[in-house]
Amino acid sequence: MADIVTIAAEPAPFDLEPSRAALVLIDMQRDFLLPGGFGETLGNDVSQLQKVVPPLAELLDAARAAGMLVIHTREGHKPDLSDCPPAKLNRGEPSKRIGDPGAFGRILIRGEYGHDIIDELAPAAGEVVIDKPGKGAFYATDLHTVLDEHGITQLLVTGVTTEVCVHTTTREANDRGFDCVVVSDCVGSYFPEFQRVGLEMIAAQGGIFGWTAPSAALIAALTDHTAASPSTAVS
Ligand code: C5J
Repeated sequence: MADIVTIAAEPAPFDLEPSRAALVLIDMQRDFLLPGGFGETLGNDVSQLQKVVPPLAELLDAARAAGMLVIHTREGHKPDLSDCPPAKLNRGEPSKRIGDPGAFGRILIRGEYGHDIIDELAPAAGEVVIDKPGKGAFYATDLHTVLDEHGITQLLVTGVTTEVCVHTTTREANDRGFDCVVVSDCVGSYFPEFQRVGLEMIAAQGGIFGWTAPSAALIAALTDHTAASPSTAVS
């Protein structure tokens, strides 16, 4: 069987090559998703992000079974904040800034409980974890090198938040020549309007930044592919 599966997507069908594709989970961190965490203390409705978890967990299972490269990212900074520019540090409410104490440790600081990925999507042994100081996963990280080393040309982009880190990373990836499928029910925004428009912006104008597709289409295709090519599956 050819290593290509065609996915129903917007604005056009997408030819997925699982051996050249990576599943990217952006910033599925406790600070953004958990009740009582940083995101909620800013007044955000975290249930908007939590609904992403079940379909993303299913897609993660399918990607792992298909032997795809899985990459997790975490937004955060060194404890001394030396990698956090003042323009980022001084933004937002003065009492709830990066590095301040939060319910789950210092906000968005590496090594703190809140900075880490939620239990449901915890990285498996050997999966890549990219710690990023910016909104985009390519900025000041070795993500591009990792993708090149694995021969990756396509990204299935998931995670939070749709209009911030998902969009920034997708735009960065698009400019670097990667074909991106943003998985519509596996990305989340605190703001329903931003979620809708954020997805529309990606597929507009013939796919200006990439494609969008629901997880069901990808899971079905990956499951069929794994059944037809069991040798590619992770044991
Ligand atoms: C934000 C993110 N929203 N991961 N981070 O600050 O989208």
